[in-house]
Amino acid sequence: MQTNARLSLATLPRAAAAARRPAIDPHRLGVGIVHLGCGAFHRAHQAMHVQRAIEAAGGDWGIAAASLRGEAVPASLLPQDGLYSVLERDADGARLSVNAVLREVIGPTRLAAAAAAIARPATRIVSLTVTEKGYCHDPASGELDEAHPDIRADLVPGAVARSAPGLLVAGLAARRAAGLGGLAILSCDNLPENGETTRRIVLRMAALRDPALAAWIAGEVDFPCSMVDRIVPATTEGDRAQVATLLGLSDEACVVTESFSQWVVEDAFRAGRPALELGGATLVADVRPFERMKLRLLNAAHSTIACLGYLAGHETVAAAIAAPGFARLVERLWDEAAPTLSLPAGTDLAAYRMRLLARFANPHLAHRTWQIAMDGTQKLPQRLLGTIRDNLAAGRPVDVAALGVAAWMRYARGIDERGGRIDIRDPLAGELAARAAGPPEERVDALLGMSRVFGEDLRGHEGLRALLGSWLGRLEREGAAAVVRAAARA
Ligand code: CS2
Repeated sequence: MQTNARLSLATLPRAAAAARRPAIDPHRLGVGIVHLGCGAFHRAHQAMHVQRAIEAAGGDWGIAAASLRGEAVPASLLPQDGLYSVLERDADGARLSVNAVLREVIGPTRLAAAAAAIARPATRIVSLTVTEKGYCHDPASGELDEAHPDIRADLVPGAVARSAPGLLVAGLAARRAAGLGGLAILSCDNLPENGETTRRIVLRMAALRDPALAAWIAGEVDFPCSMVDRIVPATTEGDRAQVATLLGLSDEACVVTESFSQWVVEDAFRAGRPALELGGATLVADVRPFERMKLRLLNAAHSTIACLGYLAGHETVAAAIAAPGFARLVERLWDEAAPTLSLPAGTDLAAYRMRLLARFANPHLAHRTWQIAMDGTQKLPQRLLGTIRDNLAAGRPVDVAALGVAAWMRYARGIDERGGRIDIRDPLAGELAARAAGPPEERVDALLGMSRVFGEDLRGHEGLRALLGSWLGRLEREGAAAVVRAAARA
């Protein structure tokens, strides 16, 4: 069998005609953005919007992308000169595009170079997709976790920063020392008020180093909020094989996604920005209504489907949503969340919900329930607990959101319905394992006692405790599939 040549600047002209080539000259593209966290989501989302913006309006908005932890992504991108392809797969068919905006790739052993890149005069934006846990914060309060081992390590004088807050502060300190002006730090993670949260964390981290630095950052740096939305499962060997066939070149850094992509960005970039509005993004003054709608509808449903679906034996979201009761249960969850939203002007909620269900059902994406169930302690507060708090305060029902939380409590026990071990990935996995081991009634109290996740208020709520205990008991006795079917009928 003939092996394909590898995608790179030199081989790009040989890419199959059906693949969309970047309409920019990567050789002449200067870097204006430093990005932390070069995972599949960044490559499928922000990097594609930025490429379209540059194609439409030009500008030196190439990206220097740093991978904070994994070696695999930089190792796959470096031999490809930062080039990779994005395969969109859904009911509309399959479309392949090549992205060429990653002009520098920095691996986890060279993170000093990432801080140095933040301190270059040409850098005007530092963006992040480091996932919820990358912010090293307490998810319930949104405050920096000062006891976090990575934060402590980064605060040791002379240390090379490795955490996202540490890198941002190191880069900003170098910028200030060089006499440069401020820039914008743009969070692209699924956190509530992600810009504000990033600002709080960065200012605290800076203050622990040098209060004068914190004051400089407060005056010089913008922290726009943004809502990001695109479903991007982890890439598989099968995906790489399909891309190689379509592209006519092998591509170890390709990503697979849907055609849908949404990016709503607060327009606060004092040092300038790409023409994002020409790159498919929406620039607004207030992102909060968009963000809450997305977290409490899409992501809340995702986390609920992930835990219940995994327990019921479904490997992917598409398989789960096709199983009896799941789609109806998700609709009920959205009915509960709806009164807690203040919708962006002009939103057609029914159409948005219908679209979400279609996206979940996309049979061409294998989005694993296990992948979404990861890091539950970091995700629950903004996805489900906010809805529960608002509805409890207003005297409205919380049945289905509570089932979502109970499903996570069942999942966190680490044993599936056939007695097999669940590979629990969570930054608080040790504490979870200790608290999730007991019988259902004790487990609810033990887990609600994790104030970093649940705050101080929810464990005192008798009605909620009883509801969680009842769902958890049913999940243990009847199994997830039966509980979903019954809850869907209620
Ligand atoms: C998912 C998200 O993994 C997860 O937790 O809920 O990554 C989701 O696919 C994206 O937020 C969609 O925009």
